[in-house]
Formats: sequence, C-alpha cells, structure tokens
Amino acid sequence: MAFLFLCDAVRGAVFAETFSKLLPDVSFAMAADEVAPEDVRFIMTWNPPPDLHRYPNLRAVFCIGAGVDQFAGSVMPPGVKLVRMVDDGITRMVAEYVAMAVLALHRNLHHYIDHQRRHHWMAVTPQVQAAARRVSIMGTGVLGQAALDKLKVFGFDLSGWNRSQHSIEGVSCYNGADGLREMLYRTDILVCLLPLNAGTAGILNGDLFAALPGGASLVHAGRGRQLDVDALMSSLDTGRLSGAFLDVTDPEPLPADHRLWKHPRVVITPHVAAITQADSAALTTVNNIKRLISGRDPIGIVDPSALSWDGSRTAAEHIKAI
Ligand code: OXD
Repeated sequence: MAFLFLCDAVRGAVFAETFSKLLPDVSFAMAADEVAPEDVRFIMTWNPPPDLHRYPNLRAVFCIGAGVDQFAGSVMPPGVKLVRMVDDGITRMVAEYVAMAVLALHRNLHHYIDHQRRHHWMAVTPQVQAAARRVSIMGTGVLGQAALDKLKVFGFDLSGWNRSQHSIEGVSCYNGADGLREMLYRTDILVCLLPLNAGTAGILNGDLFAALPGGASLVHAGRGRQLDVDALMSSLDTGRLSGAFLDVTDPEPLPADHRLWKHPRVVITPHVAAITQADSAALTTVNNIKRLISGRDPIGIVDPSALSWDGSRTAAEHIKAI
C-alpha cells in the first residue's frame, strides 16, 4: 500500500518522516515512477493529476490546500474520494490573517500607509471604537468560525453569513440571499472566506458593494474569481468602499503592471493567509488515512460534482441567486 506525495520536496520530507513513524505499513513515494501504479492507494497533490486512471487501487486524492476549486471539472474515478485539508495549522493562520486585516482596517492603517507615502502627518478621526465597528464574515465554516473567535476578543459587533441556517454564540447569523442583503446593510468591514463555486464566482460585485454602508471596507481571502475588480476599483474611487485587503487575485501571481497594485488604499498579500504547515498537515493526513483504512470517511471529504461551474453567471445575478 503506497502514498504518493506530488507536492514540494521540503514538505514531502516532513511527511515522509511522519509516515515512517506513524504509518510504517504505508510506503511513501515522491514521484510516480518510484512506485508501481497498482500499489498507490492515496495521492496528495495541489492540482488534479491528469492520469488518475493509472492507479487501479486508488482510494483517495488529498488536496494539500484548504480550497479545492482547482478540481472543478475533473472527474474522480469511481470510488475515489476527494479530500481537502482541514487542518489546525491552516485554520490558525487564516484566523490570524483575518484578525490582522480587520484590525488594520479598523485602525485605518490603509489610510496611514497612503498618508505615509505622501509624507502627511494626519490623524483619521474620530477613531471608531471596536464595539461600534460591525464586522461580518461571509463563510462561517471552520475557518470563518475560527476568525470570529479571534475577533470576539476585541469586542467587535460580529455577524456571519452562510448558505444555510446556523447559529454561533455572540454572532448575528444570516443565511440565504435576503439574509446576505440584511447583513451587508449593517457591515463596516466585510470579510470573504467563501469557497469558489457556481454560487460564489463573481459574488463580490457592484451590487454587493452598493448594499454596504458608504466607507465600508473589504478583506478578501476567498478566491480571486469571486471579486469583480472593476467594481472594487470604482467603489474605492467613489468612496463607497474605503479600503481593501486582498490575499487572493485573478490571476495569481498578479501581473506586475496590474492596476490593483497601484491603488493607494488596497493592500495586497500574495495568497499567504494560510500556508499548509507540513508538520500538522502530515498528522492530519495520517489520521485521515487511518480512518479510511478502518472503513470510516476521512475529515474534509468533498463532493466533486458540487465544484463544477461554468463561470457564466453574471455578477449581478449573484446576490439574488445565492
Ligand atoms: C488555499 C490554501 O486553499 O492556501 O487557499 O490552502
């Protein structure tokens, strides 16, 4: 029985060591030609490998990241499970990133960065207090809930939106299209942590920004294709939005001459809100393999058919459609 690791060698070395200690019966390979195809039971990868049918005994494809939208349109052979990374290391990093960006926007860092570039010593007043700052998260799964937990400590007025009904202590919860609109009306800092799929591609659009109070700001750590860049730029220029932290763009890397780089109130980070940490991810994967071997479902199982989307929905349709 073999595990084929098709990601970078540095993390592979950590996985190899963890597997040799905790799963000695599973052999570990870092290249397809190191292992007989019929021995391969598990593959770890970021992009969907084109040749999954080479492995007649494959049982699961593990994605090394939290998001699996890159698998949209790819078909798993019958009986093969697709599993995304649900790992404490990723959850902790995303929660930290959201806390950092929300605090920065709350304390007007985006304005001060702009002032500094122009050598302006100028306070942004009055400084709104945290209890009066309404922070809302779109996507209240594991990552969203961890981010909300971090933000609670500062006393923000918190809301969360999800496709389905849910409840989180200390957070006003919304769902469905009407719920989203209701939440947006009372949001000063909007955080997007949604996965990319048919319902969320292009969701951060002019309609959505128009539903926010003037001067609101955005933290985007979902996926680049969820953001309508033209709508963002014009909302920033008219003052509808006051600033944005973007960890994801379309395309990635963002080309050096892209206009987003130059906007004075946009802060860009290169998709680093979370970087899968090999030590904890290896333990998470070992645990999932043990579950599979004992006949249980792994944690993080994804329905690949829910990922398919053709990207054809227009931006304006979203706020109604979700
Ligand atoms: C992601 C990741 O899915 O970095 O964005 O894990």
